[in-house]
Amino acid sequence: MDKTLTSHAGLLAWVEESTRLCQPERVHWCTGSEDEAQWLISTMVAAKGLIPLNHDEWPNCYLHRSNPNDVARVEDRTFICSQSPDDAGPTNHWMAPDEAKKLLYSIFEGSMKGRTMYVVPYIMGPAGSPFSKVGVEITDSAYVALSMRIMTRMGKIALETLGTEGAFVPGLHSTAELDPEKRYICHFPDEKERLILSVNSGYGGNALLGKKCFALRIASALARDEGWLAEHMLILELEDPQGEKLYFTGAFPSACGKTNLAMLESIFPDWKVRTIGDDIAWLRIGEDGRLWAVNPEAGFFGVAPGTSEKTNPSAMETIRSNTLFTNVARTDDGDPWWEGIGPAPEFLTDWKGERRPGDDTAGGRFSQPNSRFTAPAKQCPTISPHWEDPQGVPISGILFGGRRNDTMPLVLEANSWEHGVFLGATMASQTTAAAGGAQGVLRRDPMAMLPFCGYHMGDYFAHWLEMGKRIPNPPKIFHVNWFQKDDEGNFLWPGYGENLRPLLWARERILGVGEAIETPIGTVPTPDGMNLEGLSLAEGVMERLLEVNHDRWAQECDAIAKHFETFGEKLPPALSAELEALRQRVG
Ligand code: GTP
Ligand code: SPV
Ligand code: MN
Repeated sequence: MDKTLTSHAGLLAWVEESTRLCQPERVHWCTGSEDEAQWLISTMVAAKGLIPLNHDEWPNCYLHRSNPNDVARVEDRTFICSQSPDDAGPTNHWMAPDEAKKLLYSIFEGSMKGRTMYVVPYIMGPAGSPFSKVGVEITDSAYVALSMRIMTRMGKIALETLGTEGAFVPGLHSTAELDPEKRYICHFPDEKERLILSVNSGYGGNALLGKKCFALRIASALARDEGWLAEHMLILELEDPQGEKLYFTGAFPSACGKTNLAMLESIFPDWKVRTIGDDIAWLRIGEDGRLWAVNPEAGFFGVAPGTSEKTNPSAMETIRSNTLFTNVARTDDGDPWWEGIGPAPEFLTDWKGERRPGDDTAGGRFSQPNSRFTAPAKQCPTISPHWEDPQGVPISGILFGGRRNDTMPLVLEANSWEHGVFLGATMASQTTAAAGGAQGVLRRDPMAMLPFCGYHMGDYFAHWLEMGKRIPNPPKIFHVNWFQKDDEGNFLWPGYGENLRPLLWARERILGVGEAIETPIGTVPTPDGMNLEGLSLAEGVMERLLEVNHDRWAQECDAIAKHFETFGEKLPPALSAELEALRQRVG
């Protein structure tokens, strides 16, 4: 697009300033057109940045291999650059804004020499929704520009939305040298225009700035100021046999099942689950007093390993065309492949480009554990007709959940909004490959927002509590755990489609029916409270899945007390009161 197609003075000035700084060979304004996408693809294929897949089976699908040093979000190199360190709080890394700008601008200087600078205007949220927000990402990565076209409403439509005076969140991104020692993801929530700067990574949440940087870290700070919520949540629609619909959101940490739950294939033919969003929800109080959720994204950046016709047929259909695969393996026929998709063929080319026998398990995995697909949401067979409703959908239930071997039952209903906030604030989950660092380590990940809250987590808890007071008809809150294990390390619960059963119980509780028992930690289903028709679990497994173990919970209270110390004076008294009450009940 010719830059004369926008006369937004602020945008033109910032692009010019960034051009002077980064010194690209040329500047390309993205329109978002199909022709442009094909041009980007052919440029990347020629430069070996994309590998075409089997066109007959996987039309318009491509494989991208990232630098092996750049395969996940980098939490230890992600910074909230608020004026005061106290605003970033104890769970974020902080850098003084001036210092961060000086450091990052020195890396940006000349970083795009010989490269194309892409100006990527995008909307987070459906075009025309009063809640949508515009961002502009400047990047030297064609892969990022292509991905942003899938993940957001990108190009001309965003410039039209922006007009000549509109506000936008600027994000400057360069892959620079991909030097992990100089990799920084910085957010400036106190700036008037809420700047994002990202250097030396081209992967996922580090580089697609509309996603975690804008729609969660920056948006959570906006939401605090403006009285709404920006959350790491899936949104799903549950339709009963009479056609009545109910909407849930679910906050599970990275790689803990949001995409899979959002696309759940119903095990009961007369019940339907449809997808609204799989990763992020923007929630506001509607005029009717309910909480309404919008998915700000337009695509899915989903975990590939574990995705199959069996576990998630809906995702398999979504990714059949127009999809970018990153760091998956490839068969000799040019099909994408990953662990969990099905049997390995005779030969596979692994995510680093090495061709090995498919049974060479000693040589390590073929797909990177955080390998992903980037696919348009509209291709999802279970996408709800309401997924782009400008006002969003009304939420009746919020699910919190994590990956825990034990302690947390399959499903638990909170006693109140405050207790629900307590369950969210004390959530714990084993770390996954979605972020760099050790995996399988149990950590507290409040509301699945530990890496994504753009301000002090204590203030964030207070904001949740405050929201509860302001929502006349708040959703009911639940906690779920699909990931309990037996003594041999096998999952006790079959998960995936079977997760409909606890979801149906939650629905019954919302409707004021559903058999439940009060326990010291909340309410769980009675032994036959959940519909277990057609499910055959070994003797005693269901009891174990719903068990509330007093000794474990006495320990859990101590662990929660320690977790709460992190927040010092900013811990809302209502949460300490919940802990005290829990201790009393656990005895
Ligand atoms: P992010 O995109 O990182 O935020 O992840 P997510 O929360 O969307 O997780 P996703 O649905 O992609 O699942 C991550 C991994 O967990 C995949 O390998 C899934 O196959 C697996 N998984 C999802 N749901 C279940 C379940 O119910 N049971 C079991 N055992 N595994 C599951
Ligand atoms: C997550 O880690 O929660 C993701 C993937 O959804 S990324 O976009 O890389 O953050
Ligand atoms: Mn996520």
